[in-house]
Amino acid sequence: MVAVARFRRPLPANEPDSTFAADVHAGLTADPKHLPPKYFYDAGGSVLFERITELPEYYPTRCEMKILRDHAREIAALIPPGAALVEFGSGSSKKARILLRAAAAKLCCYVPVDICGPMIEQEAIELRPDFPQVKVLPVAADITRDFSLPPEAKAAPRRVGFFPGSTIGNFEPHEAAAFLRHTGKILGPGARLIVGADLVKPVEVLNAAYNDKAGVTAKFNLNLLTRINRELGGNFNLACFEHHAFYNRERERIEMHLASLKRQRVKVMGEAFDFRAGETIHTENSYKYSIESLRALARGAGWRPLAVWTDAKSYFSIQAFELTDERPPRAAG
Ligand code: AVI
Repeated sequence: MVAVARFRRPLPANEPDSTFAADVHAGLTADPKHLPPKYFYDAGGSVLFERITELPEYYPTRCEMKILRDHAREIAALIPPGAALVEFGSGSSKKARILLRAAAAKLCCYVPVDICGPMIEQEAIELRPDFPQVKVLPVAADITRDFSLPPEAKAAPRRVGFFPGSTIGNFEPHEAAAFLRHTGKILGPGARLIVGADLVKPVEVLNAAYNDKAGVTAKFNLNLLTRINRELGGNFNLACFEHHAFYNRERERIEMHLASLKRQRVKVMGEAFDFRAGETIHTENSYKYSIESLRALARGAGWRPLAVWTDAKSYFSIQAFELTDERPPRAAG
């Protein structure tokens, strides 16, 4: 098992190379230039992301773990007896373990869903002896596309989705709404959903989290160029690009960019791409929600708010929702 197998890759990216090539071509010919954040998570990027989660400035992972630990029983109480727990983009299942400890006795099964099949198979092997009463049924799938749940999960009286990590913040708001609607379709009638989302907070805290002193986030961002060089025959000189991350107050999001330090021409797949001095490639948005704005998004996608938990500083939130019954009322008689 390679090192990446231990780590979480938050957004699906394990697509054929042609998609990567096409996305890079489209992003570098666009104005302004941009690249999809899902391509951060190759083996090296996944290791760097894991290091980010341990940085003193990067509060989200620590806050979310603490909320989960502090409120595990209350969160577990929202899981109906006999339910199937379905985690979207499960990776290492580190956070699900906290829920499993609190809810194992009443779960029929745990379904980790992730695009990286070998990783979740390995995680399943490690989870089974720790939770012998829960069937662990991994599904290798792109969480943003249609996939089928295992028969045991379909047969369960209800399904509960789990989407931690504020991965929802890396979607554009319209994509986040579409994703929430899609989870409702996958989970079916009576479903509940537990979502972890980073919250709006003082700008200095946000900027520090994405501009760590050790420079790990900068390496993570620049690794995208290394990946293009390796996989698409690019010749980006990493010394000629700089990591920029800042909070955009108007759009309530951290933006990450790679800024060209000079006027330069870069070749990728044999094609030339010109950069002005200071021109950037926009590589990631990380939207920050308020409790209310996430609720509004979820309501619009067919989910009714049930409960919310935050840490002492209200830096991070975990919210629970229930699928609303959208079937048209039956005509009387
Ligand atoms: C995975 N995702 C929630 C992280 C975030 O905070 O948006 C990715 C990340 N980008 C830079 N640091 C961490």
